[in-house]
Amino acid sequence: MSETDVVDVDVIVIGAGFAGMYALHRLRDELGLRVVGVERGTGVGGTWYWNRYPGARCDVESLWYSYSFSEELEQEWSWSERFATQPEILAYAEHVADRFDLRRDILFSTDVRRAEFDDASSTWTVHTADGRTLSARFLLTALGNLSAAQVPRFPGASEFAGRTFHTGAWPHEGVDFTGRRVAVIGTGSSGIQAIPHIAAEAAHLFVLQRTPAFSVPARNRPLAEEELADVKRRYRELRALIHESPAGLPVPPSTLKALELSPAEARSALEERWARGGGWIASTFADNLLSEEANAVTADFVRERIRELVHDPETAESLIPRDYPIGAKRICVDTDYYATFNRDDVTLVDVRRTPIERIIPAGVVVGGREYQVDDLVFATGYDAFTGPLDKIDIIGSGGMCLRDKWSEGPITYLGIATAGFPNLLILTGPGSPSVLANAMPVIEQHVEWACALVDHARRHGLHRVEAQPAAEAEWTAHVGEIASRTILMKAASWYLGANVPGKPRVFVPYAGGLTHYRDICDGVAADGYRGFTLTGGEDAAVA
Ligand code: N01
Repeated sequence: MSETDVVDVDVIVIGAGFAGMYALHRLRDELGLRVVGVERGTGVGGTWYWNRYPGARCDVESLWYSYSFSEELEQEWSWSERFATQPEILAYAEHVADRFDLRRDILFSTDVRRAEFDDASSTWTVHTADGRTLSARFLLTALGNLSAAQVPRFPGASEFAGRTFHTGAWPHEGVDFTGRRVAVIGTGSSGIQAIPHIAAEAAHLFVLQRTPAFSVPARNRPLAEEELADVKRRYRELRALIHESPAGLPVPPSTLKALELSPAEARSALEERWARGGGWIASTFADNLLSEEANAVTADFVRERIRELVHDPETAESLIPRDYPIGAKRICVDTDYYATFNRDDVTLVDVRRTPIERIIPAGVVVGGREYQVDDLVFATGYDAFTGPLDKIDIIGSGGMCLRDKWSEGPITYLGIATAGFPNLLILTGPGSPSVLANAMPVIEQHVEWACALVDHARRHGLHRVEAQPAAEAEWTAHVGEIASRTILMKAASWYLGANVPGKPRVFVPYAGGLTHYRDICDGVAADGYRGFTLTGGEDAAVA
């Protein structure tokens, strides 16, 4: 296709991560629609394409972090470890792309700059950075919620003489830190995974920590052949459990309540989860996210473990989170994170007490002291949820810009549609469970629901599908209300936009659980897409 061709299809899907790939397959191969995918990377995989930093792994167990829509795919793919590495997950994404022949309909290395809805034709026109124009009745965004890097603006940053990296845009060829003095800024999931690996190579590592994280050991291990075979035999049964789980995992939610147990009983439950490894510890008790007092039982247990793992008491105290409940920020899952601070060549620098003042050619200045480094690693996270959408000029009906509409925070109906932007479906968007449950079942639910809506429009000859203002106002209020019943509001987290200076503080994802959410979405569809205005065709109706 030349750069000036206009591509006219039924659906444009932006993004070729797990959501975009599945949407393309479902729309093209199951519904028989003409679809084009657009992806800024040179390959598929989304977050797993970009996040190539050392130690990058999934914090959801591999066996559950996979598509369920194809039994053949389930049977032919074998995970090698309990928590898969980034290269293995990327290989899985590439295998899916090959198996379903997805690449032929994806424009790679193509950045979308602008998407504009035309009221007269009820179509979207998408303009890419390389001058292509694509048009379609429906536009699906599958941008990921954590794909717009957040790099703080430190004075002097442009003068730094060494190399700089962001964990979410890691060089494909890898980075050799051997013999170098390195500073890592940020101790969220990305920093915590990268730090032990960088420390093992670098001459000296400085960890610049603003807020200590709660991190739990992954206890990663190879998956035994028998275990894999057993799961493959029982996949349907396990997927049914996942389907019934608010978190999208094949384990029923805990019924234990921290405050109803004796201290010994609570400790024993926590010890069992700590030994099991992974993020399970935050869900040991059913009331962990509902009561600060209950939450303190788990938080104190993890604080004690940090004290045991870190030899130097002063460093241990600096690594202990104190000012927010466990689980209010996404819990981190690590391998040897705390033990890394027992190394002589690793220094923890508390940049909460004395913030980073400036970056100089030779390093970083904190509290008047110069830390000389060759490399700076930004593990500083993302402008979550809205950041990836904000990078595109999305212009809806009557010339309204999505960025402007959402200037006080995102407003959506079911996290998938927003009034004034007809025929735009935002996969795992703001107001959907997205990051609060296992991403794969979240993605499958959203893709299947969105594709069913596109199919409904096609079958009924509808040319315009649009969320109603009253429906989105009610949904957005509901998302906020559910979050306000939990302790999730009690941390300055990226869930709330608190990590981006000037961003409105609104709790964005839906905290009501995936099962409940799925029921609501299914009910809306069963009621003829209640809350949407459907226009055109013989069956056209205002639902
Ligand atoms: O980003 P983060 P992340 N000065 O926002 C610090 C998913 N993920 O990339 O907390 C100094 O969590 C910031 O400090 P503070 C997962 O959902 C999953 O690590 O804002 N420090 C924080 O310590 C995760 O939650 C996996 O005070 C500054 C850090 O940078 C999400 O992605 C792996 C600063 C950013 O932490 C994001 O994780 C990786 C400043 N000006 C990511 N600005 C797995 O599956 C920011 N910071 C395992």
